[in-house]
Amino acid sequence: MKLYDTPRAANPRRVRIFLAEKDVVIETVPVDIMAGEHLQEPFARLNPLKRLPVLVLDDGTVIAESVAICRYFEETHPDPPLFGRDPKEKALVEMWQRHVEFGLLVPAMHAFRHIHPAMRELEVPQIPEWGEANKEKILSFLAYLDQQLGHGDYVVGDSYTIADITALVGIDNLKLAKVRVPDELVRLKKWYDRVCSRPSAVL
Ligand SMILES: N[C@@H](CCC(=O)N[C@@H](CS)C(=O)NCC(=O)O)C(=O)O
Repeated sequence: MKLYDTPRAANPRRVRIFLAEKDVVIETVPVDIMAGEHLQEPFARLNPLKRLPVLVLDDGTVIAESVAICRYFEETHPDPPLFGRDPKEKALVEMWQRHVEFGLLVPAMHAFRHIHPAMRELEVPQIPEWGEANKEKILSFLAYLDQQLGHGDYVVGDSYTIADITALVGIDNLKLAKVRVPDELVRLKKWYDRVCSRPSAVL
């Protein structure tokens, strides 16, 4: 089994954190996206969408979506559970993971990719107005997430889950998009310190 990985990019980082939380170590193959390695053979044949991360199983199966990769490891290494522990919690984790993906991570990636000069060659066409438009959406979602964190230490109650991983990676991506978490979002800031204190956060 091999994980095609790249440093600094948001989605591969989600998988690295997830695997660290599960204490799973697997072989990784580094791919340099800034050098365009993912746009060429052999990687482009592996994933015609030309995106990372990609997990290739020993039987040759290709899993090219970060949450799908995490789900695979949730099934093969159930402890600790990171997708919820019972039917209700599993549904809430799924809900919040999607909320955070659509409300924070994806808009943060759009803001960065459509504004930052370093992304000019990878994001074609680069539309700075679209990048800027995402900033307002992000700020209103952060206020909603701050409210949710009034219910427990983590995004869903008192257990760390994949929803926290997606939120952590989304917040860290805001630095690249030059969006600051407003000081009044105190619960969000405390949660951020809490998740950053986990060893997996440095990955
Ligand atoms: N939905 C996919 C998105 C994957 C994705 O967008 N990966 C980015 C890195 S965060 C990538 O490979 N970008 C290459 C490019 O922009 O050309 C997932 O969650 O795995």
